[in-house]
Amino acid sequence: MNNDKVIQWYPGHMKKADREIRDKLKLIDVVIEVLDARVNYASRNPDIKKYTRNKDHIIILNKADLADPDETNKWINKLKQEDGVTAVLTYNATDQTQRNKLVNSIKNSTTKDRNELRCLVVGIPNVGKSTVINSILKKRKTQIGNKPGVTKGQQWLTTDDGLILLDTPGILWPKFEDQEAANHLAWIGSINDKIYDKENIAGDLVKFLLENYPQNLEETYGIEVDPDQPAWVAFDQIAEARHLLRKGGEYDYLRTSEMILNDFRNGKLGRITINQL
Ligand SMILES: Nc1nc2c(ncn2[C@@H]2O[C@H](COP(=O)(O)OP(=O)(O)OP(=O)(O)O)[C@@H](O)[C@H]2O)c(=O)[nH]1
Ligand SMILES: [Mg+2]
Repeated sequence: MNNDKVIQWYPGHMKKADREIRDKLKLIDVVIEVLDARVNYASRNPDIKKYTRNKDHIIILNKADLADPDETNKWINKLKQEDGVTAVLTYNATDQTQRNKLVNSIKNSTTKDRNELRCLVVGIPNVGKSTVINSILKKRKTQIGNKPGVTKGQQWLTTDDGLILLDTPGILWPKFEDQEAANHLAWIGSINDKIYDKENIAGDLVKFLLENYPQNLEETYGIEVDPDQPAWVAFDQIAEARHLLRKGGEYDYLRTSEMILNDFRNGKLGRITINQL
């Protein structure tokens, strides 16, 4: 199950999005960088520094409901110490009760003395930028979806409590030097699933889970695993437990892979942090 294919995904709309963001920068007071709290290393676009110069830089660790809370706390402390970072906040954009606290924290942490704050919301695909914005607006004004590349163009959105938000398409960087990070981004659904082999990617995820969260595999699929066993053995156990068979009785590895990836992405496999400190 070694992933021997190199993952690269930088479609034209991302290049265009980057150019359009740079055109708008002079209007922006605050850059809100949205990360997926499960992958706070891999979901950081190194190119973001181009946008944050002379601006407040607020990091939102979104999807915190899907991440391991102890790991999230460690990440908050680490990211807070980073040069130029104004504040680090955690969020679950699907839980509307957290909305007011988030808005107050954004307003309280800014150094700009303005009645209206213009915020650029950026991040890699599928981390929940548009969902965060809808949650702040208390309305479904931006399009969302559980796949990368849903937002194709920019959109200004105004709240009734002084925030003006610019939704932007998720942007990756032209070349992944770090293929392990690219794998992690495939796991969380930030890379178009047509450009990687789902069975390889799901196999690597199972290997990670065996090493780090074996109990989650056991509880989710009702199987017993040994952390030292090869990933393909767990794969067979999962296919067997879920009766994912093809005609002729062989295990259906493609459907098993898709199910495991979806279960991870939707939190059915429990609260898991991939990038651990
Ligand atoms: N569990 C959970 N799911 C979330 C959260 N935020 C967003 N989602 C889900 O994540 C998926 C992606 O959300 P979007 O808001 O479309 O992500 P995006 O960053 O705007 O994606 P692009 O526009 O493609 O770059 C959707 O299925 C959302 O319902 C969260 O905090 N917790
Ligand atoms: Mg979006």
